[in-house]
Amino acid sequence: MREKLEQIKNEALDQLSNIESLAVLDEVRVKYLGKKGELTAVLRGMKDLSKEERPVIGQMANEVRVKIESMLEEAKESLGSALREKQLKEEVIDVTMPAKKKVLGHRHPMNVVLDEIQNIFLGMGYTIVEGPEVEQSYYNFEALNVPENHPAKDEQDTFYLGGDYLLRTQTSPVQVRTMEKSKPPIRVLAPGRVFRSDEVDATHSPVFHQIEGLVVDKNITMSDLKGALAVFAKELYGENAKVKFRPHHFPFTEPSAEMDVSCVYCEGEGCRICKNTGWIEILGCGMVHPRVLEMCGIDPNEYSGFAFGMGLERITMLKYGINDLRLFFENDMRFLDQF
Ligand code: 2U9
Repeated sequence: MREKLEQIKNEALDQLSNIESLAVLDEVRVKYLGKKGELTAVLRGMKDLSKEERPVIGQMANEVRVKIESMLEEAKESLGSALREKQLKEEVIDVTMPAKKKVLGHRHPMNVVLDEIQNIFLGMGYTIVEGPEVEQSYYNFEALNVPENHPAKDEQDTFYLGGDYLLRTQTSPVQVRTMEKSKPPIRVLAPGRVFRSDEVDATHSPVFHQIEGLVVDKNITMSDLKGALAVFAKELYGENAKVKFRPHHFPFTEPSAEMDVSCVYCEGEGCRICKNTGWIEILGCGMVHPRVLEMCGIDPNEYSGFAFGMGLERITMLKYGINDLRLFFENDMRFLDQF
C-alpha cells in the first residue's frame, strides 16, 4: 500500500504539472480523490490492514491527499490568472464572473470544515463510510434502540415516504449497516445529509449535515472515547483547547455524554458566544448500547464500542463566527465569496 500511495502521489503531481484546462483539472481530482478514485480505493482497503499498520498507512494516505489537494489548488490558481490575463488582453466582459470565480477559487465553508474534520479522523485510522438518505424505519430507529411508539421518536420527527421508507434523521443507519457487514475492529466516520421535520430559523433547518463516528473492538472503554475526542478537539481548535464531558441520555449509547470545548473566542474567560460560561457544546457521544451491538450481530460480551455525533453546520458556524444557518443554503455570492 505504501508503494501504491507513492505511485498515486507521483502520477498526480506529474499530471498536474502539465495541466491546461479546468476540465482536465477536475478529471484529475475525480481520478484520485473522487468517490471511485484511486486514493479513495486505498482508504477503503485499509479495513483489511492490521491494527498496527492502519494508523501509519492512514497518516500516509492523509498526507498524499493533502499534497494532491494543495497541488490542485495551485494549478487552479495559476490557470485562473492565465485565464484572467487572456480575458484582459481580449477585452472580454465576463457577465458570468461570480460563478466562474467560485470555480476558480472558492469553496463552501461547510466543505472546508468537513475536509478538515475528515482529515483529522483519517489520520487516526478511521475510514469514511456513506449510506442512503432514504432509509427503512428499522435502520433509523429500531436498530438504534428506539422502539416503535417510543417518545424519543418525537424529537426526531422526519418525512415519511410511504411504506416503511423515510428520510434518515441521523447518519447512524450507516454505522448499523457497517456493523452488519463487517466484523470488529471497526473505526468509521459517517458524514452526510440528514432530515428532520423542523421549522427553519437561525439555528434549525429541515435539512442539515451530521458527522458521526463509531469505534468497535475488544476492550474499548470510555477512556478511549475521551482520548480520541480530546485529540480531535485539539486538532480542530488548537493545542490549548480543553474538553469536558457532561452526562446526557441517548437511546443508542449508555452511558452517554455531551462534550464541551473551552470557548474558542475567549479561551474560557466568558463572552457573548459562550454565554459567559467559558464552554461551548460541540458534540454528543457515548458507549454503544449493548442492545444495539447485539441487533447488529456483534456479541456485546466480546466487544464494546464508542460513538459520537456532531452537527456540521454548528461546527462551521462556530469556526467562522456565522450567526445564521440559513446563509449556508441561500447561495448568496456575497456570503460564499468570503471563503
Ligand atoms: C450507532 C450507535 C451509536 C451516534 C451519536 C450523538 C451521540 C449525538 C447529535 C449531535 C448534534 C446529533 O447533529 S446533532 O443534532 N448526535 O449527540 N450521536 S452518539 O451514536 C451512534 C451511532 C450509531 C450504531
